[in-house]
Amino acid sequence: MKKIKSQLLYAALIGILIGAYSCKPKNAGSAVTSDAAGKVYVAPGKYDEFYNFVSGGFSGQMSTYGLPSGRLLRVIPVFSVDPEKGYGYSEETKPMLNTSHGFVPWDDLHHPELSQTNGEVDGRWIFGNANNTPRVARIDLSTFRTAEIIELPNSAGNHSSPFITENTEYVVAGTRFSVPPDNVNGDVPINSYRKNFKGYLSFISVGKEGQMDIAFQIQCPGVNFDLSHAGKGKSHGWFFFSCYNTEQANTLLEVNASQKDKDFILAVNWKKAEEYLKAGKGKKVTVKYAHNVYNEKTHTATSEIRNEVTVLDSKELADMCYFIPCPKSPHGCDVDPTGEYIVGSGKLAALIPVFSFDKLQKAIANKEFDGSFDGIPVVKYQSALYGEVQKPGLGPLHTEFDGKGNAITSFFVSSELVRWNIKDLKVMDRVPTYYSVGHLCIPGGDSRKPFGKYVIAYNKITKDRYLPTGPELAQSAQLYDISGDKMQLLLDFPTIGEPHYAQALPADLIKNKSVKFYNIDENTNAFASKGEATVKVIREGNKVQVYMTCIRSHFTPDNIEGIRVGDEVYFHITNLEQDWDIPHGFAIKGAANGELLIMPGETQTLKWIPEKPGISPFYCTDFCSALHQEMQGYVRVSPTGTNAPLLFSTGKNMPVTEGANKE
Ligand code: K7E
Ligand code: CUA
Repeated sequence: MKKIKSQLLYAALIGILIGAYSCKPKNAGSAVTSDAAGKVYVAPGKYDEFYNFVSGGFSGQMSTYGLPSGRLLRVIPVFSVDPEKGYGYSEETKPMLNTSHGFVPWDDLHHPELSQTNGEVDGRWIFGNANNTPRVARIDLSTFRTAEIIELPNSAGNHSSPFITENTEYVVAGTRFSVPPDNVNGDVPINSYRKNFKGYLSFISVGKEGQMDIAFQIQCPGVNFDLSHAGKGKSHGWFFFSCYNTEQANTLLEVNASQKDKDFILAVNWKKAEEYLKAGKGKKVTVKYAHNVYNEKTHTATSEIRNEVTVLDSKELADMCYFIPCPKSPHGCDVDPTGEYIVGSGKLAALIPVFSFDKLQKAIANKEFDGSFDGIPVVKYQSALYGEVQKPGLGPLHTEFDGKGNAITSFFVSSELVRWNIKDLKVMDRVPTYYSVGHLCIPGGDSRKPFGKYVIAYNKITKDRYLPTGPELAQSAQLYDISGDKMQLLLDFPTIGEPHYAQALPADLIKNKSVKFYNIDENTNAFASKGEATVKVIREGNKVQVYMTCIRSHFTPDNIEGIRVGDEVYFHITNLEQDWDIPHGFAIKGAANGELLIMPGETQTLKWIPEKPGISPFYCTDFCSALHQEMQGYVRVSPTGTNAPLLFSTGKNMPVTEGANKE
């Protein structure tokens, strides 16, 4: 009876959560202060103060905005093919999207995370997670291109990822879905969840040049891991993960995973894990995962399948993992700049619990436990609790920090941002969002040194904020000034895909190290032509290798004959320009993939299989000079089985050869 009653209660609560509140808050006007325009105005030709990297959600990409203007600067292709840039279409970039399941052209990117040194954002790289086919990507912030992608075995729904330790020692990824480990027979009944499903946390080491490697995984009980953050300062060496579905339900989670009054935050002592690893306590396990690296000299990605990972068992190895009870289906798990306070945001909780790292350490030392969960000690709630923020709002999701002793939390259900003081836990200020806010971002807001000038809210449901665009409306970011006593809305700007987390940093950390072009002398692509004198067209059976160059405003060669229907033609095109912002594009009629967009000094390859005889024109797709429209050429395709000789030229006519249609 009690159970039924509580189920009804939760059903009602969920009804409230998804229905009544999820639209407009009161006074949903424009609510902008009169000086807002001046505060976001960046005059033409002037630079923004911050870069803002925004996850693209189900677009699989990451976009870059300038702040405070909200101007979109660039969409960086990460996990999804991008015809605009040829990413995933050129032969050189295809291996970036290789996985143990083969080529995967799409994913769902939720969380960007900047690299850090001494707990401060350093502008070297930004990492992103693939939620669906679990992977972590590293983007190089001197090129704004994806440099590396590593797949995660034993995982599914890589959501609590990719959060980093304060010297970027590790990028850490927790699995959302627990699943049977990869090395056992996973053909088990779904309702054997409790017995057969496990949760894995991956610790990916990051080398000096950024190289990622799975250092170890920790096998944990089967629950859902949602979000995470590293300890910092005094709590450096620890990692915190929010968990839900500690009910271990496998169906109708909206009810069945909302039964318990408290779920958990998992505290992991990763320094201890390192000791166990050194002591040989890890088990080598056979798995299969891809590791893909883009080489800036060959301009080519390579993909390697790896077959082993080292696993530490949280059940067997003591003093490594502890659960802290956290009310109710926690989502965000955020650590303040001092490293002392750990904030859990229970989606269904009416308060925000703030845990103390010092109290946690004492509780562990004194064994103040409430039993254990699947072999992991559960610390008493009160023993780890610093205090609770009372009546903060409805549906807390995520918290960032302003560096002045305050936290700002997003509330999905009551559509607002709430600022509260970390010491006295008193609410100071609240401001509406339009509308249901997910993540929020303060530049450097999860680091030891936030730049607390702005907060940006990333909103899910924007009904009536923009011109209608059919059944789906643009999702939205909103910029607020947080420098004064009251948070002030300054600006709305639409986003690409669905924004989840975002990070921002001062533009000065990046802008002066931007790569302007690739040195052609360092181009070691096997198919590069370093000058027009070295171009050639070679037949190898039914493969044709076209070594081509481009420079304003022509291709060399631009006339090619002797191609046959069914040939595999590879256009290897080297951009000879040595000047900033002069890419050339390449597209050929009927190509079944996309275009190339070739950066200065770079070589990229498009594969083309002509399927009928005739003339196929090709052209440059990027307006590169006054004579861009003249930057074009022709390929003559003859029928299969003909003996037309391979000929190529630029600027002069080739000998006339006979085809099906004589001239
Ligand atoms: Cu809150 Cu996927 Cu980080 Cu979206 S998640 S909001
Ligand atoms: Cu090259 Cu347009």
